[in-house]
Amino acid sequence: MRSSLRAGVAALVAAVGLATGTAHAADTPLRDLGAAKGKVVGTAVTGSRLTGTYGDITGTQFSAVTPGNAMKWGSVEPARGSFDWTEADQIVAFAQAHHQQVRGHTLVWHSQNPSWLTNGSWTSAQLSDLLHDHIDTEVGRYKGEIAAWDVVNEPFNEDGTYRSTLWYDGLGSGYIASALTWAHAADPDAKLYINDYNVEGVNAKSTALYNLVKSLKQQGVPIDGVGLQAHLILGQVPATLQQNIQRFAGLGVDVAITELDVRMQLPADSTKLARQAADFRSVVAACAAVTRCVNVTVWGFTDDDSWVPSAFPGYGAATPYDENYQPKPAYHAIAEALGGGTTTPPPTGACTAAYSVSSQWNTGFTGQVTISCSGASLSSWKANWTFGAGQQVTQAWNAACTQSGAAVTCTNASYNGSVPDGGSVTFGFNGSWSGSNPVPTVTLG
Ligand code: 9MR
Repeated sequence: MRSSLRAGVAALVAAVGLATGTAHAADTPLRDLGAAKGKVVGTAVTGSRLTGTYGDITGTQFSAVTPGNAMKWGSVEPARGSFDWTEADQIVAFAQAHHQQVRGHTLVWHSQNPSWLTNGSWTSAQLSDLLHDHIDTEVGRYKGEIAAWDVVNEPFNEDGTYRSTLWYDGLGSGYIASALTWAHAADPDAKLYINDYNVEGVNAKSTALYNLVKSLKQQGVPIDGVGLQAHLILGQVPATLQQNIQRFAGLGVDVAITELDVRMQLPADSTKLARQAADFRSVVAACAAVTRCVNVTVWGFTDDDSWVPSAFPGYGAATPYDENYQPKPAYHAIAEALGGGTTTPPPTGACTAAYSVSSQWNTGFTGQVTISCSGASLSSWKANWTFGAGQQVTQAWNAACTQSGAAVTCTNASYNGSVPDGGSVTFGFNGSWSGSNPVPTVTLG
């Protein structure tokens, strides 16, 4: 029953998934560059957003997805014994339709647990049973469908002592070995990880993680890898990152960069974006240099879907794509660190047009085109494209659009012909489609 339901969701996702195409459609996708180097390139995702341009970029650029929140205990079992797998199933179906891995995140954490669990008062035996059942249920549900699980998340304090949590306080440090053992029993093929932040460089916290992994290996506990989250601050990539990755590899485990982002104080400017690109490049290059570093995952690929602005007011712009899904210098830096030689940053001294689909339903869609100028300006404009699959513009706003056959021309309205240097203008339209809705390339004339 569940698998036919799952297949239905996959078909739906495939049917509405847009064909490839971004502002730089000619660039080799990050997932292909990664594959050539033996690296998985992932992104955290929000299930409800996996359509239109967001779904398009997720599917074309990345070879793995991590549910940002959908698999956390508070999401899947909000009331005791009452499960909601909707978003988690949707993300798994999307991944399968796009030949992507799923990174399961996360089974044992001190945060985002349901209130019935955190507010309960449990004996150690009850707590152990609850955790065992949770792991059995969730890992078992997705048996064979999850490449790697972040089994235990953020177990350490900054000084390398164990964090006081529901789990540590109730069960002692043995909860970590128990959780790994139970997860392995529920899905022997999934790679099992411990994941933490501020463990990217060699420091007290990463050394505690190192010693734990070493001891788990010695005891024969199933541990396959460590996740270095890499929530970084502009200009602060630890100098010892590669050395640290290498020392974990030396223990015989894999390493994944699981939640990479580089936050900056807003507003972003070209100097900060260049610095950010250098930071992304050095993180990806450090992983690329170590065979056992198997995965680099960004924690959201667009600034429009990032945890940073709400967690750190005044900070943001932490991901490789801007809020309009335009690749930033960081995107090109990731590509270069993965061996992409053909990527070209957006030309300087030019005005460019970017087409995106903001929503789509069974027969129609809403699209938009943003014309941006940098080092140049316009006093009037025409945006031209050719639809590839019989789409038809039915209505436009902030521009006058005409369509002849597949060819569309949109001319500025009386009030938005002028695009200053450093500025942009956006117009929108509704269209009809059937079969597929590939994204065309827009030229300015
Ligand atoms: O991205 C997640 C965000 O939407 C949640 O509000 C937040 C709650 O703590 O968790 C975010 O993801 C976290 C991840 O699960 C574990 N490492 C830190 C991430 C950022 O907080």
